[in-house]
Amino acid sequence: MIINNEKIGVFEGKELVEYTMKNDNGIEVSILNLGGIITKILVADKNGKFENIVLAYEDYGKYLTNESYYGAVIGRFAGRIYRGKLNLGNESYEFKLNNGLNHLHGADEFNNAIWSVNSFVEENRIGIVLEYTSKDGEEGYPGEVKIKVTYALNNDNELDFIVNGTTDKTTVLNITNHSYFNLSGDYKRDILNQKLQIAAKEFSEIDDGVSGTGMLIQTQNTPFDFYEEKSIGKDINEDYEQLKLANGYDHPFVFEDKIGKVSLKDEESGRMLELTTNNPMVVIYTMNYPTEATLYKGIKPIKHLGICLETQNSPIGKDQWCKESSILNPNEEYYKYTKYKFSIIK
Ligand code: FUC
Repeated sequence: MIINNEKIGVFEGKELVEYTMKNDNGIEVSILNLGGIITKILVADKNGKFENIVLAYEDYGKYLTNESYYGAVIGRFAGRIYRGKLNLGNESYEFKLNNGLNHLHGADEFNNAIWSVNSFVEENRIGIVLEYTSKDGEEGYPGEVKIKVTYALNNDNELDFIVNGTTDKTTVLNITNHSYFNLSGDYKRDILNQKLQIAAKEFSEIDDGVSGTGMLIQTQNTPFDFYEEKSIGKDINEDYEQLKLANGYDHPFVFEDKIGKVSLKDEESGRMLELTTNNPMVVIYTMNYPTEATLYKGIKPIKHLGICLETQNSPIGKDQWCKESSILNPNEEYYKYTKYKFSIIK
């Protein structure tokens, strides 16, 4: 197993360095010091061909704005905060409305920052540790928050994404990784024939701004039932209001157990991804509104070319719905992990 790093260049005064971990089976994972962005996960198909299974820009300069949040670590708050308003104790906070009437993904400072990076090599595991201090008041959030993100790869073909965080004032913290997966490899096909399974029986209802209404809906007998595996495209165009509001899936699914599980399969390439997490939810986003910038290998983004599996706490919906799950106090530690396992379908 090895870790390398490569200087990509200086963009808008920021020096981008890409770190690549490679395990003994040939799996490669590349990460930028900018926002902890995953640019590559190269895994073999059933014929042993290694290709990228996450969407990435061709031009690294695009990561400075990263409109689609490709591969980024999202903070301080993943997903929407309804109308950008948060009440904590006697204080109320207002955040930038960067998504219609709502605040999305903590705006930009967090994922545009250069993080400090260290790497480690253990017997059966290698990793990189990224650290960032988000100052008190960054994007309007209270408290100085110290974040540590660890990406680690082992020879069992598992990639860990581990987040530790602390604060010096009561705040909210909700971190996810925003990779767009496409198991076809190098984005040969859209994701509609790939099969998704989610260990969830409820999802969060959204309004016309894709914010939570505060209601949960049972998935059973709806297009949102992925309890048994189902191709993503099977019901995506059904005449169902929740799908129409988002132009596809863009909803939090509530895990039934403490350890959440999601799997994705592409029978044509034989690739499979299984994820486990201690986050209570996963937001499934089926790339309903592709942005323009050209992808790796000159490919143009199209609708449903990727799927985000955003493991996280709940977004904050109407009437501050579900904010409690994300409150972090001084002397508490935020600790969340997501483990991705790559394999070939048997
Ligand atoms: C919004 C989110 C999605 C995704 C996309 C870039 O539509 O709801 O989850 O993050 O933006």
